[in-house]
Amino acid sequence: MRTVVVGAAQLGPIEAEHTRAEVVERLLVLLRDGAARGCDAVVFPELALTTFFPRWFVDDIAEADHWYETEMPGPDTKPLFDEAARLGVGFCLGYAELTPPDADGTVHRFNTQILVERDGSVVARYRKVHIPGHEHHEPDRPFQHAERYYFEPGPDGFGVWPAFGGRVGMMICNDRRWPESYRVMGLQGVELILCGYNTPLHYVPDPSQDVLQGFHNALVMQAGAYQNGAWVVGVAKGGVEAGVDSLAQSMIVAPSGQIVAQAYTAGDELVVASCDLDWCKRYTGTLFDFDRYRRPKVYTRITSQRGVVLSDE
Ligand code: ING
Repeated sequence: MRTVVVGAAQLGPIEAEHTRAEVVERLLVLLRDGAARGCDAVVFPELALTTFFPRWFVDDIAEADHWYETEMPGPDTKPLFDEAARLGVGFCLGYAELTPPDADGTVHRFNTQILVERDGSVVARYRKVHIPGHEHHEPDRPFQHAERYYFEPGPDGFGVWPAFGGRVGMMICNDRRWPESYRVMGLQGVELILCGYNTPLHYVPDPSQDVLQGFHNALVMQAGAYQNGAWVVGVAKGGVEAGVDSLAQSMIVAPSGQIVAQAYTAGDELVVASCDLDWCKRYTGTLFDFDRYRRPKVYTRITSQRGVVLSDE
């Protein structure tokens, strides 16, 4: 039986004045707890090193540069890499990435997750594909969600890599709401999907969704797990950060779609589950035997269209 013991390392609020060193200390506590509880991998949230800074808009984006990492590991994060390798625990870490200037001097800003194996080697880096929120300052909002101002969409799509004895994929926050995210990884044989998120409870465009945030969070990850026969690990940065309350409820979902473990606090909390990767085949080898049952020829709209086309008009 190929089992991976996974720790969902939920974080409570990180405020703007918290230094990276203070945050890394919190990550190290969760990592050590994970090692003590037999974890092969510990998964941290999206943008785990800083407060969720897209909630503010700065006219000169260079003023936000300090929220980004220009190297990974860097001086502040190297202690995490070193301790993980010493403990023999892999991890997944979300952070804001500022790339070095291109040949023409252009820098790029991504919402990124890095996957590190138990020996400390970097397996992969994933850059968030679906960027939610808005591009410009919207002063009437109680708080901004200007991810489309601060991050470019990742150009590489979704990958799946050999790690922890299985096939591991990554997605970030809003990605989990789009079925395409899971299916592109499912078609690469993914067995374990790691996803960090920062989800404010108040959804400004439609406040009727506020009370449904927890339901929608579970709905999409349970559906994605089941429909692709994969384990899904969703890890929150939750609680009240700069006055904005964000969903916690980190969880580990089995290929059956069942939630096998869930956070009960909105703070720093490690949620651990033993994930039997061979359980995936019970779904991908039967109901969701893609090669046997899928009909790509009738799905062409999924990749040829971005928006709705009313074919009867
Ligand atoms: N956050 C959100 C998410 O998709 C959002 C965007 C905010 C959706 C509030 C719904 C309500 O969970 C990120 N970071 O993608």
